[in-house]
Amino acid sequence: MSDLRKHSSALQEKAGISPPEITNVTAINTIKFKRRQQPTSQQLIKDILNGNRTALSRAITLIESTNPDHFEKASEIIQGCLPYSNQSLRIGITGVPGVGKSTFIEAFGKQLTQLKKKVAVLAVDPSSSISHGSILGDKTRMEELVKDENAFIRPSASGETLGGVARKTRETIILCEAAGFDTIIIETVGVGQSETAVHSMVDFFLLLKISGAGDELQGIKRGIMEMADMIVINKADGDNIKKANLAKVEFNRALHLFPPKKSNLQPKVTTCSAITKEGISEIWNTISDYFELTNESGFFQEKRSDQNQFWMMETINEQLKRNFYNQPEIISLLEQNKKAVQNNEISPFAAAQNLLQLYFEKKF
Ligand SMILES: Nc1nc2c(ncn2[C@@H]2O[C@H](COP(=O)(O)OP(=O)(O)OP(=O)(O)O)[C@@H](O)[C@H]2O)c(=O)[nH]1
Ligand SMILES: [Mg+2]
Repeated sequence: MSDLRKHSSALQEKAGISPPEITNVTAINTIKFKRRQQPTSQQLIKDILNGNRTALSRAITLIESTNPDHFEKASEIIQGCLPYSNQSLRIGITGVPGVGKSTFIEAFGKQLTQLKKKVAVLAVDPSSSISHGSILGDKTRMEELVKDENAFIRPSASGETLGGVARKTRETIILCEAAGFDTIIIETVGVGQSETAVHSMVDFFLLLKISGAGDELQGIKRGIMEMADMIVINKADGDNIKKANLAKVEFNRALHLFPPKKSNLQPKVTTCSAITKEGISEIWNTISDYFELTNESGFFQEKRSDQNQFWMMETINEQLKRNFYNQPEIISLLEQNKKAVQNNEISPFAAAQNLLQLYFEKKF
């Protein structure tokens, strides 16, 4: 083999060429080190108060984590942010799947950011353990809002009980407020209990509807209608306008049959199109009038303090329950008693008493 052939082989490497930047071992190690380095709670609090979104996202991830170490850190951050919270308007939006919540929030949120507001969009959706957060998929439906530097969109915590998701959302609200977001929108699907949880963490509750064929009120739970501070009939565009207006009349009539609200303000019914944006700015005007009037009457603060009391009680109830059901001795005695109740060997009350007695005696 000639010398020339030997050196032109593709398997030969020429010496003296330094590897490209990306394979630089020192650089990789530096990046790895930085990634491993978790900011302290104090650092995160400081960054959140400066409006840093990365810090805000990180802290929310800590809130959502099930790791006990994270729990402690999350509590510190919440505590640190608490004095700077409470400064926003919280708006809940509910409606059945497909009513146009995401499209509406995109249009409404843009309207608010154009008014120089800073908008955070959160979701309470305990069913999202399957879909990994409805807002996550929705981010495509909130294309404009996602890009808006005055908006922050966060999918809901997934794989949790409603109580768990609700607590995390409440804590997330505190952090968003501390980060300077002045309008918090909380979306929830109007099925099940999640709307009740959202209702008890917002100042204004908006029910989104679409006009149906004929009987508009069919299928709406009375409870949701009673909670609403406003009903908006969406998709009032094209051929739908007439039907939407008819629905408006019918909802108005129905609302008059309900007892007056504690706010003393009769809920308004209006129509809009999240696609053509018709009616969106009027909705904000109504909401902002509501805030002004309830501020003047003192109802705004009264409702918030009632909500705080409610959440304190909820937190106690939830933790007591968790503590009870997590004790190994209780778990095994519970199983025994369940079987005994099933076999009619003991009354359900006596069985419950057995368990509670063990719990109280042991003072877990
Ligand atoms: N014509 C018309 N279509 C709309 C309007 N708003 C939403 N839509 C359409 O309705 C469908 C459902 O809208 P979404 O915004 O995804 O509804 P959603 O309530 O968020 O649905 P879920 O996330 O499944 O609960 C989409 O195809 C939207 O394009 C509207 O104002 N007019
Ligand atoms: Mg949606």
